[in-house]
Amino acid sequence: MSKIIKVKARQVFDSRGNPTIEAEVFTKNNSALAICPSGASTGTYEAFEKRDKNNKRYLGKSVLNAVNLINTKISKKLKGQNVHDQERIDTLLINLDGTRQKTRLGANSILAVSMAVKKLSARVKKLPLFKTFLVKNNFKLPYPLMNIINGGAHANNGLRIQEFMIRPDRAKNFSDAMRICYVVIKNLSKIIKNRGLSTSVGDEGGFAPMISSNNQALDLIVSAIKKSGFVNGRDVSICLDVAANELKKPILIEEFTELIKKYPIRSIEDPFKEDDWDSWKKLTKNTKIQIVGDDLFVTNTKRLAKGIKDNVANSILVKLNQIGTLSETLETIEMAHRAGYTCVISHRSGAPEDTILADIAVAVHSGQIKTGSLSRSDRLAKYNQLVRIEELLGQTAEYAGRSI
Ligand code: 2PG
Ligand code: MG
Repeated sequence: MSKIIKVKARQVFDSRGNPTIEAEVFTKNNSALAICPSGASTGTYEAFEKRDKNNKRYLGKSVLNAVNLINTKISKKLKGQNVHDQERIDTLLINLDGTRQKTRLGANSILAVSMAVKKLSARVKKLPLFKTFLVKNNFKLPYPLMNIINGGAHANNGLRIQEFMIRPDRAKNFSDAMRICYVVIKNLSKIIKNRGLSTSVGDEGGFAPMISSNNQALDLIVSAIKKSGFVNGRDVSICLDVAANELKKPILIEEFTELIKKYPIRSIEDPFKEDDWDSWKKLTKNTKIQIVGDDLFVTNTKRLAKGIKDNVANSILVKLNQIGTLSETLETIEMAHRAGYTCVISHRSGAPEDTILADIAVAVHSGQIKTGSLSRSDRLAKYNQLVRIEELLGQTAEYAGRSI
């Protein structure tokens, strides 16, 4: 047993330049750090993100009260706990908060600590992080879903759909998947430039050209896939995150049916708002493609259980800070897998340099990960960690392959 001797937090900054929490957990001879991410298009049912709304010095965005809670209440509670007992520690954190949406301590305080505990446990055991989850007894590299054109709340270009992604479905392994995405992204850059548009990027590293038509964005991607010598819908699939909670005017089922057929689209996340269960159900019934619940499920077993019962989707987006602890996240993934749902492990648009998502994806066989495009170090950090894990696993590295 390795006992936690203290937890220390500080305010650092995320990829959008907003304050966020870094927690550091200590045993006698070791310590580990973790930083909490933050979303822009958030669901109402997500766990609570604690910020100092009245502190005008940071425009109401600082997390100094949450940092203080970690340094006092949380540190005191975890002192003496076994760093390897993640579930017990997460339960202690949940109970210390005691509210449904973690409003007292804030899910950002709790998650930073929960992740740092896991990393410290791996460090003490001298194991790579992904080997300490013990969910499966082998490891699988996920497909990357790269968000190559940014719109919605992640850019200021007028595109209503938030994320236009590619998934390299015929890749032989993770490195090959990276190569395929790389080629498509470089060709997309040339095409955008040749049309006289800007190749500047949005919050998740995808291009954010000043266009406002979804079809125009999709046509650009189709051209890039073709120019790269790949077949759209076979070698590379187009996937979307509509983030419908943010839309003023909803996109109708018929419009989706048309888009799915025309481009073709292979996966749609959040096509409808978080409470529009009926539309979700209809679309899922009428299509064979992957329908992913993000703001709908908020990584929460209660909402997921309702979704599974009512057949409202067939896939879940997994974001740790939507629920607030690692143990609850793993429970949600397990529930999804048992129901035959696919899982997409996801970053947030406000991301830290932290790479824990990559290790989780490999450990739980998520099959898919979305963590932006091939630009911005906050996004690359996760993909590069997957490259390292693939190398470390060598011959034993399995790839999600064509199992999605
Ligand atoms: C999403 C996420 C991540 P945000 O909607 O899926 O891409 O965005 O973190 O802004 O909620
Ligand atoms: Mg989403």
